Amino acid sequence: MRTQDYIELEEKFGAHNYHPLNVVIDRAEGVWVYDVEGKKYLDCLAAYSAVNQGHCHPRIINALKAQAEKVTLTSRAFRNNQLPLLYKELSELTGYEISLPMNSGAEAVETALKAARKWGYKVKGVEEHQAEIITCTNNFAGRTISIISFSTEAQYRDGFGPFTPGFKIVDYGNAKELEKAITKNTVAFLVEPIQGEGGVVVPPEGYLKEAFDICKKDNILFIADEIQCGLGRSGKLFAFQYESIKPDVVIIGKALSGGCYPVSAVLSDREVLGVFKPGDHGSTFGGNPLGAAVARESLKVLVEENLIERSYELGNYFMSELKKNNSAYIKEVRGKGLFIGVELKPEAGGARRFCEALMARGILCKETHENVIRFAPPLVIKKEEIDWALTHINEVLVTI
Ligand code: IF1
Repeated sequence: MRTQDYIELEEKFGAHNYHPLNVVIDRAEGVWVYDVEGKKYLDCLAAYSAVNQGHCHPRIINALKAQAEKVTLTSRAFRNNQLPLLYKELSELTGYEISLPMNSGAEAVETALKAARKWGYKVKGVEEHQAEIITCTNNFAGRTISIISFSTEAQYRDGFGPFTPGFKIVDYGNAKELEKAITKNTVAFLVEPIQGEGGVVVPPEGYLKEAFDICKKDNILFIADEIQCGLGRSGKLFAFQYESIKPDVVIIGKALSGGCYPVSAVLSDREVLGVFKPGDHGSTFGGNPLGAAVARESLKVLVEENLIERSYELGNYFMSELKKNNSAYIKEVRGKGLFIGVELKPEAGGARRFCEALMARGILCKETHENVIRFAPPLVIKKEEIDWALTHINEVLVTI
């Protein structure tokens, strides 16, 4: 079967909730993916930052295989011998006392929201059913009904109401707005330290610290959604570390499994996650031994291969080279580490045609928000590979 055959099958038998580029990937290794015709592409999306460790990392695949041959799922009705080790290693790596494992990012966000509400009622003393959680414009935290209830993107909500109450939205990057929105019922502030889907939006310097201090003053939980910007993507373990704060709650997913399996987690201290009592919350697959073994190895790879430092250094290089491009189409080049957005001016005619031109040259990336091209390759990328990509990116940006 060839590319077109797969596309036809997908269009005929699949729901059409995506508009992918027409490349049908058959296999992948490190930063490279290969389509069904054997054509090779440099992956500059890294599965939305889930494959920070590179595709099919041998150590992670070995951990997956070894665990798959032993036991994959026990349910949380019984214990397994991988989850306790993941808990311990996560705590040692991140400095949070405890964690709660789930599968998708959206589930972990929901978990954090539930924890914040329960903390509000049981610890802070907010009146039953009155808890408010403040979020930001331009956010992305997943697709569940509660999460889209605070989306500011019309398409994500259209046709899906009625929505979950209890959320307020303030301007991303504006701490004064946050301060104004706080009431006695506010339990938490949920924020992406760098907005991914929003277009790789880095907030003004000092914003996270200011917002954090406001939260501390009013006894409000500061929840960082690090699902996309975390685990090395931004050049630090967590993007919030650029502002020396320690959020009360951190949500991770995606690269927690190196893209080999859906694993997410909420990290916090006992005061917050301790509100969950047996039976309050759970998931059939959350904390399963296969996911836990994969996550343990993925975290080790991230640290032992110095991928966080690589992201910082190579990201700076990639971005500074992109900034030298004087294409009249470029409005702004921004980002942190290997998390880079190139925002085009409206007259560029949208980012998608640039992504298509790059695909023809063997580079895969995806537009976000119409006018932003996102470059977020696996963190194992080499400088030579960045240089090769830059040649094409720079040409495409000036010639099409
Ligand atoms: C899609 C976007 C990226 C996230 C943050 C939570 C989640 C995500 C900060 C939920 C998920 C996704 C979902 C995926 C594509 C991807 C995406 F363009 F849609 F927004 F990366 F930019 N918090 N991001 O970025 O995690 O439940 O998906 O595991 O919806 O197509 P999830």
